[in-house]
Amino acid sequence: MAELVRLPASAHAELLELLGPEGLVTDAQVVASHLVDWTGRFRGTGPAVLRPRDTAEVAGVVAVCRRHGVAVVPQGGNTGLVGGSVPHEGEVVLSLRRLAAIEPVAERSRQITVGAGAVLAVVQAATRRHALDVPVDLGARDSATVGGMVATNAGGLQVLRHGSMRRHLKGIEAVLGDGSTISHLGGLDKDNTGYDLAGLLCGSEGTLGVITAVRLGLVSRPSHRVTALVAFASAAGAVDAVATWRRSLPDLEAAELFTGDGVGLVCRTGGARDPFERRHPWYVLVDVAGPHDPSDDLAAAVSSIDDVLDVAVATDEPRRAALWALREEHTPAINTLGAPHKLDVTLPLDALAAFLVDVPRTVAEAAPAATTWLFGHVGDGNVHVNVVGVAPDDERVDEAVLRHVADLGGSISAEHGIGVAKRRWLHLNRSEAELHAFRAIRSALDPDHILNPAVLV
Ligand code: FAD
Ligand code: 2HG
Ligand code: ZN
Repeated sequence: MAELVRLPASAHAELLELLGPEGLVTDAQVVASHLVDWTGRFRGTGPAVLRPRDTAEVAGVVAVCRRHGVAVVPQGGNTGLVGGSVPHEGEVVLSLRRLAAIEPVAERSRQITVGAGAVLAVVQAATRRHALDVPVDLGARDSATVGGMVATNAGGLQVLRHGSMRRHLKGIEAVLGDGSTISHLGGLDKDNTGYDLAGLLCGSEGTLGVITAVRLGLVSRPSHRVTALVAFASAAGAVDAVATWRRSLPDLEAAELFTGDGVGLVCRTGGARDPFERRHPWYVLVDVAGPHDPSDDLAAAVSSIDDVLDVAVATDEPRRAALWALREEHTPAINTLGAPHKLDVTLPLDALAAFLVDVPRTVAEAAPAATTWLFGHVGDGNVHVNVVGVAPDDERVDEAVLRHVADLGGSISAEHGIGVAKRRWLHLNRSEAELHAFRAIRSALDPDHILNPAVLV
């Protein structure tokens, strides 16, 4: 267990008065569970977990921490994959989980206001009762919070249809690093009244403010949905097929890529089952969803592609879930092999297939004993390169892969953010002028640099 650092006595006394014993947790075992990230790669030290109940208490926490020079790491579901949700330098953890209120769905505007600590699956259940849905869905839905998803501008499984969180953010409430509270939750679709602070906080990874509530736009929940698992001999065949389907299938909602090795792993380590008699090199899982049964359109789209080796189709929920398990179980299955290095990158679509073939070689040159697992959101060029068998602080693979990605015109972070994991390489994608602007914004909103100091810039 990590050794705990101590809070200054005066800060401890003020926080206890503000939050009460339930809101100031110093029990070593409980605190320790908040100090390690989901992958097990990032472990920090910290004196306490603060658990405010509302925005006023969050503002109180920021005020006390500023006064005493105590740095703060906002934490939602702690499912982030770049080490940004855990302390690295003895900061306190500020858990938003108790800010979990969910207001009634506003049917006319198709929006909802939720507390930052509301868990995605709970919000999904609330909206689905109205045939509406949160437009961003991800495998961590049972733990990830809406506040964390906004703070990371999460992408997920339906980006090619709906985009990432920022597109659906209609308003925000937050306590900024300077201690002030901003609240702009009216949800007007048209509102050109100056700087877009919600958009700025989205993707800021807890460095500018602590998000306390969010107004989200919702989308209609399609009444018909079909899932197909399609097998290919080559990465190029898979990538080209998805490009074709994006044109021919207007109701295409997801297109997820993974490999035969990945299917082998998830079947070995979990309950997933391979629907095919033989294993294939590459797979694409597609979801097509709309107001009418899309089965015929999907069948025509699949049979229009010569490179298809095999296909399994599911229309009912249990069989759809079984196909999706082959994709969603990748992250937990890889964790069973050891703490992975996660390189979440986007490639220009023209460079994607060659990258998928080359990247295991790039990894092997940097770390011959490592193994590489490839999967991701192929429709938007986002590959998750997972590398196992490398020590947590050995960054040679990260260096080789991220430089390769930048040389190809890609992004070193597609959807997970920069956190601490990629801070060293941010300059590969951002100019000195951009980084200067980042620092200026950060200093303006968090003048004492108490919010997530180890993250981003
Ligand atoms: P945390 O992990 O707690 O925090 C993430 C970052 O946001 C940290 O920097 C933290 O300081 C900050 N933060 C958290 N809450 C707040 C707040 N209220 N105010 C200010 N800052 C805050 N991500 C994707 O984009 N797409 C995916 O498909 C996807 N799939 C995943 C599948 C699995 C199995 C797992 C484990 C993770 C996956 N992720 C995915 C990553 C992760 O779920 C997302 O980054 C998610 O948005 C994090 O939410 P969280 O509540 O867990 O945030
Ligand atoms: C996903 O797409 C997530 O499943 C997690 O973004 C990716 O585990 C990963 O690397
Ligand atoms: Zn992803």
